[in-house]
Amino acid sequence: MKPTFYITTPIYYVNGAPHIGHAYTSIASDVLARFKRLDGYDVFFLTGTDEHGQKVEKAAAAAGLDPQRFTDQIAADFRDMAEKMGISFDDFIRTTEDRHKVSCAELWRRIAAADQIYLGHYEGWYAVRDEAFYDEGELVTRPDGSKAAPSGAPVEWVREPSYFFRLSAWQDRLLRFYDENPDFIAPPGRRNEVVSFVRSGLRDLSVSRTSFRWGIPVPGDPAHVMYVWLDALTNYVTACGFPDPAAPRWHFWPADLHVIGKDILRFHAVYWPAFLMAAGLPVPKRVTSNGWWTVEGEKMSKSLGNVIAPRELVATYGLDQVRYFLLREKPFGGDGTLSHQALVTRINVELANDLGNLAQRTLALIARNCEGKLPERGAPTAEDAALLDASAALPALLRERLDRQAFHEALDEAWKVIRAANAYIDHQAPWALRKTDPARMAAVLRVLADALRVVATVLQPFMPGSMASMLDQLGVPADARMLAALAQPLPGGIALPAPSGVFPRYVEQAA
Ligand code: ME8
Repeated sequence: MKPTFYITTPIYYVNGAPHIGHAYTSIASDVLARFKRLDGYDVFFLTGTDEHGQKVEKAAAAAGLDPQRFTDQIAADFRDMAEKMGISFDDFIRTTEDRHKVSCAELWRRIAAADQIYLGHYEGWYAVRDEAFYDEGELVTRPDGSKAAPSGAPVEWVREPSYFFRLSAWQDRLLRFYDENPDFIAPPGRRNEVVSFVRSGLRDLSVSRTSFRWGIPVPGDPAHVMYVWLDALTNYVTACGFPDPAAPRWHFWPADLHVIGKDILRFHAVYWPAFLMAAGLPVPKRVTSNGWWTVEGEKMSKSLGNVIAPRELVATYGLDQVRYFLLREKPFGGDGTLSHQALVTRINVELANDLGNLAQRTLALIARNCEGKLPERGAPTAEDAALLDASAALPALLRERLDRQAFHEALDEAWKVIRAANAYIDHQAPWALRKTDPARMAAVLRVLADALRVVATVLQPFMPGSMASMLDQLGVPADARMLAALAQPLPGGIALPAPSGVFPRYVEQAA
């Protein structure tokens, strides 16, 4: 039996079109899902849309559509974005689906049956943009004197009957849980934030609303709809078939990894485990949160008109180029800025020159001087062995980096080998060996082909299309592209297809 790996993206609010921030979180999750599949895991990769709540209801009203029609349209657009970004999801969940309503109602009943929900009255601040309640002490004062959420979102004073979840009762259990599971929250700096938030004291959480209708009714009290975050977080168990213990995907629960942005860590690392513990369900193994993208150094916003549409970016630079850039340019947990110049530099230097040229030179020399057939392996020299050993170490290095969601470090390891291979080809100069020592030329080209095979294999999760093309050109059969297959060398003498460039240079359009 293969080991299982369950990974999720956040489910995105359908209040507007997808932007590059959404695409980023999904691409990062996709790289991990693909890497685990390559490493022999049975992967379940979930993405989807968060469709209830006041924020979506307001966006629908502003568009002059009823919420269901509005969410149908925008959810379809998010699904299209995921497909265009190469997101290899196994399921796309929408919180307006019946399976999810059944799941939420049952989770509520279990929490209520454990006496963890009571009826009361909420009075306090609410930010619709964040769909979050805030204490007075958390608010910031804007230059115009108005109050805002720490995120900058406007807040309104809300007074309404509400059910509460006894979050305060879970403080000690949560602290013990973080203590016993030091890897639950990543990166480590964010773990400290969560722990000090919980240590500072938890208040019971309002988990229902009565002032609007666009949500899942509270079981037994349809005047209330569930708080959108209780509804949204539940998506992760719905997709496993909750509450049916015989559902084909129930064995994937608990999730191995929830990939989210730093803005929604509190919901995933505090509220979600508390809800699950209260319902008697296992809690996820890890929550990892990514940092923020700005554009040319500025925050993305509709008013600045600098919101980057992922599909347009891909049309300009290419899909694998964008995927590579986003994961290489900044550490996953940190912030970074998306700039045209940085993108072009990485595309032209790292992809077109370092990797693309290396493959093109190697494959063109094989096509020209080895009758287009993969050379046999020769007896390795010390230089050959150094490059082969460095490339053979890559799968384990990437596995370790990616288990920490250190994407840029994983790519850096691959590029160390690519740079070593470039130094090797320059030093060995196989083109000069053609006349003097053709057997050695063939052996050198084979070393390069073997190193490139490893590089292309481990980079498949990052750049699936380009690496498939590179593996085709290296003669690697479709069933020999898993990490485990690297132990088996390709037979010499197989005919290779005519080489063709994988990474074109980005050329500035004339103004
Ligand atoms: O929060 N840079 O949905 P959402 C990097 N529905 N990542 C960004 C980003 C940026 N500038 N902007 C957004 C929600 N993101 C809830 C989630 S999950 C049960 C419910 C990413 O549409 C980041 O991962 O506001 C963030 O957490 C997510 O998009 C928020 O998407």
